[in-house]
Amino acid sequence: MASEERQKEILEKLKQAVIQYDEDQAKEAAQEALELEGLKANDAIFNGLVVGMQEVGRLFEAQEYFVPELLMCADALYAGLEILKPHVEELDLGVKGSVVIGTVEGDVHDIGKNIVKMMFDVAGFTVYDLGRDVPLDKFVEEQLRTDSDLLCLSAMMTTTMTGMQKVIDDIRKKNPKVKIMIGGAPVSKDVAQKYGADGYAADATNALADAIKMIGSLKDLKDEAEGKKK
Ligand code: B12
Repeated sequence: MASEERQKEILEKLKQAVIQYDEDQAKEAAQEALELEGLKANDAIFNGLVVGMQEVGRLFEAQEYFVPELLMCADALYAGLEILKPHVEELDLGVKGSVVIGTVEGDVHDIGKNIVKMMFDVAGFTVYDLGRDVPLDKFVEEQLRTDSDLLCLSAMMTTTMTGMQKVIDDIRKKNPKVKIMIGGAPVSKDVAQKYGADGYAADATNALADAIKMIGSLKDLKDEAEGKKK
């Protein structure tokens, strides 16, 4: 079978494994993806597993799936992710920073946050992952403790998204120089602007690209302050 066709077949298998909450199939397809030359681990994640979870979201909205199915779909996604993650290519983008990341209080959705975290990991960032359902004060404490370049907040519900505003207000008072990035399904550029965040990205790849830009400008500012630049 031509390699392109085989790629499509494996991506479809990964997607279906998530939709049909089949952990064994997810593991098998992830293994097959690694064995197929030309199919990169990140493609398998973004164009296979994540696409499957997007379809699951649609099935939930259509009331064909309920919370128990979502939980099993998440398990299948994680089963595939565990196999693929160590093979995601390391990226050297010239800038390495540090980031505190977590999903805000009241919100247990962590798949998206973990995928964003993975991108920071492969780019060689130092990542302080606070997990999910993180008390709002904890974000502020950890940022101040680690003095990270970036603070990344994830929220997947309109009800929990508002917690981000509080974190941003609190941290700005204590450390105005930290760059704050927010994301998650209900978040948009407008929300980010309204909350006073420095950035928003719709997905993990853009999150990394924007983070690099922000940290680049942050480092320029630091250099200037230290007199390294004219
Ligand atoms: C899987 C899922 C669950 C699983 C989560 C398992 C887990 N370990 O994460 C479980 C079953 C636990 C769950 C529970 C609930 N869920 Co739910 N869930 C979903 C679902 C179907 C998929 C989310 C997902 O993983 N997507 C795949 C990932 C890869 O995408 P992502 O999360 O969007 O992340 C990407 C971007 O958003 C971005 N990103 C994410 N975070 C960040 C952070 C930064 C800084 C940046 C830059 C970018 C970024 O990059 C990511 C990767 O590319 C969504 C549907 C949807 N449309 O999102 C509903 C959804 C989020 N859930 C919803 C609801 C209502 C619930 C429940 C209240 C249901 C209930 N009746 O109990 C509970 C809430 C529990 C709680 N207190 O948190 C609603 C929220 C509605 C709203 N607007 O408020 C949604 C939108 C479904 C819907 N259409 O109604 N859920």
